[in-house]
Amino acid sequence: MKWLETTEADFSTRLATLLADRGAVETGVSTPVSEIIADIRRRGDDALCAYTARFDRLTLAPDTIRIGEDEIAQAADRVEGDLLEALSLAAQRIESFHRAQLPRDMSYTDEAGLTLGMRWTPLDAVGLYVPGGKAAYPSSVLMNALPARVAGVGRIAMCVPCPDGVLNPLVLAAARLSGVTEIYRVGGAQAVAALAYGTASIAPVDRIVGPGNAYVAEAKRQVFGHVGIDSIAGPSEVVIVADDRNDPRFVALDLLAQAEHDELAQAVLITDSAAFARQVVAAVENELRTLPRAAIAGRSWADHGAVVIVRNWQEAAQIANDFASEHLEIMLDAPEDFAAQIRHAGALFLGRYCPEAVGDYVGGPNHVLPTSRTARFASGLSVFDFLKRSTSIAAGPDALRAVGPAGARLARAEGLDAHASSLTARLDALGAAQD
Ligand code: HSO
Ligand code: ZN
Repeated sequence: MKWLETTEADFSTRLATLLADRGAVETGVSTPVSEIIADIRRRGDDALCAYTARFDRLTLAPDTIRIGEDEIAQAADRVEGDLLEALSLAAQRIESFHRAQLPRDMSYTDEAGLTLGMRWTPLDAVGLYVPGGKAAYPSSVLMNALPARVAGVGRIAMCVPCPDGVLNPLVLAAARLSGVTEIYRVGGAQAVAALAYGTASIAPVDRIVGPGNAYVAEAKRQVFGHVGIDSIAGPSEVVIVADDRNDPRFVALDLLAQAEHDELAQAVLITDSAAFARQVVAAVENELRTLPRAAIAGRSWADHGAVVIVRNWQEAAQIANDFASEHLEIMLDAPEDFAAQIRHAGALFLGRYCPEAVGDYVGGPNHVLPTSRTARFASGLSVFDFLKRSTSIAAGPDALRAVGPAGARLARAEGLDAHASSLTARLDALGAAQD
């Protein structure tokens, strides 16, 4: 863990080094991924089954790639009642927040007499990638699928790898709750390629969302343009701004909640009290003694964790903006006042009783958020990721008379005579009709 104080002479250099820590990692998997994509495009299901046998040790035939309704229902039935209830509560809350996000179409007639509009239409089909192994979170299935359903997407096709045939029933239950229309037991770059280009058993989609390992991220990068993708997620981050009136253990647990995600995760405390920070650090060490994921969390805290001691909250806000972190917890008396100074953060958590874990599961807003300082220009997942806009212009004779001549002048200046004539021919005809 790094300890920085804004009073130190080399503070800005040390902060810059810490911020540079979040850069993208070069993985060197681009060649194998492009070969897999080409093979899926060439051989379809045969290639998909072959890669699944090789990477997941699972033998599939084209007709067993898709998980049947019975199997999904049985898996969902195996989930304990209170867990299913918790999942439904989360689903309801996420759904209603995203419903409130739905934008309205717009239309107005301006003084020139043109009626101008913008209409939102959902995507026809979306692919949802769900990782296997360490990061197979049922909560992320809800967070990715529900906005698509609320947006009105027709097909939501989910791919989930099942190494050795093993699949988390809670992932299936979450998929069922959130309106996923089809589920395929394949993963990796081969699944992304199948979603993008289609095979006999998986119809192609228009946009692929969801986190994955380096191969999945690279495959999404390579199919981008042919289909849309969401942003490529980096390791998770939290910045916690806290005064010394907080329970140090609460702050420590919030830092560890981030750290336990990944050895590369980053948890940062910004506070105006060095004494309080020392108590938090001691509490982190104490919790690490018993935390089941201490190996991961301890690595993350040691390598990427940080404490920043500031002189005042204005300084804290500036540094929080520099971090442009995925999550920002504000554990102060008037968190709204502090939040008003924040311009870059994926999601804000206000108050001493609002840890990020509320938002990870049951708050309502999406937990798929911009990482690696991309909150400077990007936003979390929302219904907007599953909608697109079409604009419209309606013009009659008077409207064309009002704006057409200027259009024709511009067209001639660009040397595009057919453009100019498509306007002037009509204007001439209108003129003639008027005479
Ligand atoms: N904090 C993660 C989401 C998550 N946490 C899923 C628990 N499960 C990224 O926002
Ligand atoms: Zn989390």
